[in-house]
Amino acid sequence: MKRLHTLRRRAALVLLASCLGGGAGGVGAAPPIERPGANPIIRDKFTADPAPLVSGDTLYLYVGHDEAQRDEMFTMREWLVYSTQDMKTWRDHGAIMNVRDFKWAKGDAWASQAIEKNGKFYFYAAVEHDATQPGKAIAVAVSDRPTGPFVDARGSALVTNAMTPKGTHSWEDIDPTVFTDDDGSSWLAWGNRQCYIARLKPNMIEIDGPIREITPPHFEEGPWLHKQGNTYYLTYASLDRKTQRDEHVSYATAPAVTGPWTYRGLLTGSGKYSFTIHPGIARFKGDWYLFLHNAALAIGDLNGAIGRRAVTVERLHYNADGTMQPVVQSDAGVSVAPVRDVR
Ligand code: FUB
Repeated sequence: MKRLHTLRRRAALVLLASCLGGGAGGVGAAPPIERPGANPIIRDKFTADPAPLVSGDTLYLYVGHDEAQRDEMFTMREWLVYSTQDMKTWRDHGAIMNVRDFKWAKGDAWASQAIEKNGKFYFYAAVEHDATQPGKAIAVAVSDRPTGPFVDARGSALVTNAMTPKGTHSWEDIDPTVFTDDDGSSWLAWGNRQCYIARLKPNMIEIDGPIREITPPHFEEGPWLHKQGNTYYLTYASLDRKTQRDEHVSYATAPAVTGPWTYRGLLTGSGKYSFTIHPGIARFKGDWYLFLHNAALAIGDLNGAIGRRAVTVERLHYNADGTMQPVVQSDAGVSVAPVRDVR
């Protein structure tokens, strides 16, 4: 009898955990943080390359799972998704995909972004292609829900290294950002050292027309497209190789997604202890946010490192002329009230 009671109790706990998790593979509430909203926002796993998506009253945050041990560089096998409704408490939905789900890829669950269109969710991600198309490539997956399950939408890469022949290295086709313009057309930008842009077909899983190069000054990787008012923004991880050791974040603006792009300088400095940084921008419940990563988190005896990063968030403000105000990265993050707002 006692055993039956214990089994029933366990079953109830499992049910409760799965309800809390919400979507497929849900694993419940992320552990509470002493000062909700403080950075880093995820503390029980190393996470990188944040990509926010607002759907309804929820902000979903897609990240790469950093699993590097000792002095490994990047060990990234899967993408995770979290959600919030208040920017302070986060729900952990677990992994939405493993890089093995793209049968033609051989590894590296690098930077990603998801977008909602026509009632579906499309997830674009950088991976390492197998030997049939050597180099990095961009994959696209689709789901009916933001928390997955996502499935490979093509069974082949959307972008391969061979499609950008001007590039000088095998990892230039990484870090997709996807953006839908007011006329309904969707655009994909990506790159490392070179930045490219192309329109997507309405089916969201094919490139439509030419791939154009739009590399802004000091472009390194991690482009992010967004629009505020009449201005289009291309924000990216930048590196001035003459003066900087670690990546910073810079941006350019344009009157149309097709350009011309005008360089606007730095948005923020480097992430604490991190060579890489990766911007992700979203407007949620009337406020703008800039997601980044640093390497300041330690878990157990593992310190932050190039392959053990931690996602952060700061508020983002615009000047009256449409430029973005420089962002100071902080430990407090959004746990404290905004200092100023001149929108
Ligand atoms: O996380 C792996 C790679 O490091 C990303 O694709 C880049 O943006 C950099 O953050």
